[in-house]
Amino acid sequence: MLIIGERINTSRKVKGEPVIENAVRARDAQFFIDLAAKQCEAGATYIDVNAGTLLEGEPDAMEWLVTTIQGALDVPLAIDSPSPAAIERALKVHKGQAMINSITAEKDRYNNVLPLAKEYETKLIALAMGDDGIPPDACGRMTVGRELVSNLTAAGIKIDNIYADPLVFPIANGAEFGLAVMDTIRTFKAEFPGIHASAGVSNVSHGLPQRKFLNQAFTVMCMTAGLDAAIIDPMDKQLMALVYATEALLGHDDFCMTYLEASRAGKFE
Ligand code: THG
Repeated sequence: MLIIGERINTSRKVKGEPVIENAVRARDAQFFIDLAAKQCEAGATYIDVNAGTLLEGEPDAMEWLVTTIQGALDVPLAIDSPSPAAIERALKVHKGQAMINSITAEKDRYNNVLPLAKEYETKLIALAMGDDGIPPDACGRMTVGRELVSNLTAAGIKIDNIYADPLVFPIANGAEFGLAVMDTIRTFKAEFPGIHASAGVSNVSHGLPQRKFLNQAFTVMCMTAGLDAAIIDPMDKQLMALVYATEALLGHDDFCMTYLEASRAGKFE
C-alpha cells in the first residue's frame, strides 16, 4: 500500500495555530524539508502537499513547496488541490511521477485537470463527486465514480494510474459512513479490474477525542476492503505498525520481509 503522508496541509492547526500556513507564508524551507523528511523516515512513500488556505497565493505556494521539498529529498508528491492552475504550476517543476490529488466529475475541473494528467503521465486520484456535490450513500458515489472512471479510461488514462477515492466522512456525523467507504472500495475494485483505491482516512475521526484510535482501526478496515493508498499520518508509530502487520496478514508481504525490516529498523517503537 502507498503511504501518503498528510502533514503538509495548510488547514492543519497545532494548538489552534495554523503553523503550516504560517510556514508557507514565511517561505520557511527548512520547516518543510524537515516535515517531509520525518514522514519519509517513518515510512511515507508519497508526501501530500496542500496549500489550499493560501487562496490566490496557492499556485505560487505549490510551486515553491514542490521545488523546496524535492530540492532536498528524492520523494514523489501528491499535489492536493482542486485548482488546475495550482496543479499545473506544481507539475511543471515536479521530478519523477507525481500524483494529482485530485480530479472529480465536476465539468470544469474534469476538463482542466485531465489534460495535465495526460501530459505529465501522473497517477490520479478520482473523487466520487460531480457538479451536484457528493452523493450521500455508497450507491450514489458509485454512480458518479463509475462514470468518472469510465470517462478517464476512455480518454486514455491507464487504469493502473487511477486511484478511486470514495470520500471519507466523519463517523460522528453518520453511523453508516464507515461501512459505506468499505463497500465503495470493494465495488470499484470489482467493477474495474486493475484500478486502485485511495482514501483520506483521518477524515473519519474529525470532531471526536483520541482520534488516533479511530484512524488506526479505520485504516485496517479499509485495507481489508482493498485500499491501495492511504493519506495518513505516518508519524503515528502504532498506526504504521498496524499497517505493516495488516499488509503481512493480507498476504501482501512475502515472508513478512517488509514487516521484519521495519521492526528491525525500530519503526514500531
Ligand atoms: N481524499 C483525498 N485527499 C484528501 C482528503 C481525502 N486531502 C485532504 C484530506 N482529505 C486528507 N488529509 C488530512 C490531513 C490532516 C487531517 C485530516 C486529513 C487531520 N489532522 C489533524 C491534525 O493534524 O491535527 C489530526 C490528525 C490526528 O489526530 O490523527 O485531521 O479524503 N484524495
